[in-house]
Amino acid sequence: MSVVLLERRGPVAIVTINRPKALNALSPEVMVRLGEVIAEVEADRSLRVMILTGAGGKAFVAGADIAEMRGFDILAAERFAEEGQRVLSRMEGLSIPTIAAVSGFALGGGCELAMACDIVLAGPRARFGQPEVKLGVIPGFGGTQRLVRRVGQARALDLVLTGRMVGADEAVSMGIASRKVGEDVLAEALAVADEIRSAGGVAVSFAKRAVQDHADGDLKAGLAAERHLFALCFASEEQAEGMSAFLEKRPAAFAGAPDQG
Ligand code: DAK
Repeated sequence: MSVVLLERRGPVAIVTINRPKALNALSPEVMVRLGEVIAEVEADRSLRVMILTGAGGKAFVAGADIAEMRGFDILAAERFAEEGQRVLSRMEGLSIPTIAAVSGFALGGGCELAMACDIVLAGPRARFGQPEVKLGVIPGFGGTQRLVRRVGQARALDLVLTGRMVGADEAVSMGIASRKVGEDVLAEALAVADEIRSAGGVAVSFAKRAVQDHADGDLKAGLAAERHLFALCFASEEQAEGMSAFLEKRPAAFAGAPDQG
């Protein structure tokens, strides 16, 4: 059985990190396979949403694989961090939305992986943290960078310097997670995927691009990009359908919406 599974449920890709005995720890093999799976998702134009989850229910991902990392020299560490950062950035750059379905531990590289997704759903038992300093290292897959952008410097330093874990409620209030959901996190993620699919696919991908590409940039450049992407929507059939449907008091019939399979 592969260490990363890709299941297609119609236009929804479910990607599962599949090493439950090691709490889905990210070995170099997982990172390579995850990179391949993300490339497959990127190439498949029929997909509308990607869900990322971990097998076994106890963990989303309990971090990079400590047993594998222990023997790294400086070059191996650099290569591993490079590969991890590349895979996470590629996932972030997907045109379709990504949802992290977090049940249990999302620690270290697992927390970083979740934060590279557009929406993070936290089940009642979710535990997030960046415990790397307890192992004598620092986060290597963007944890000192994405976390700061997400939660601000004061909160990021609190987590990164202490290595403490936070539960779903605190993760939501900090901004690590988007929302707390019920026990069956995958079912909740599929429901969110359906909600996204019922909207216009072009608009969804433009909205993602406007937010993701300019989250760190200056406001002026971001507003210009937003303006151009907004205008481009008017070249799509979706805009005509979405607005006509509203005015005609009927549901919009967008391609790939759940009721159309
Ligand atoms: N790596 C490898 N194995 C792991 C693991 C991990 N991160 N986390 C858990 N496991 C394994 C355990 O060794 C155990 O294996 P067996 O003994 O059964 O063979 C099995 O999963 C079950 O774990 P536990 O028995 O420990 O389960 P508990 O319920 O008692 O505890 C726990 C759950 C999540 C609290 C505990 O397992 C834990 O603290 N795990 C480690 C969490 C952690 O520290 N994660 C951060 C890893 S460091 C970089 C690149 C990347 C990174 C850093 C630098 N560069 C190259 C610069 C990223 C670093 C990290 O992510």
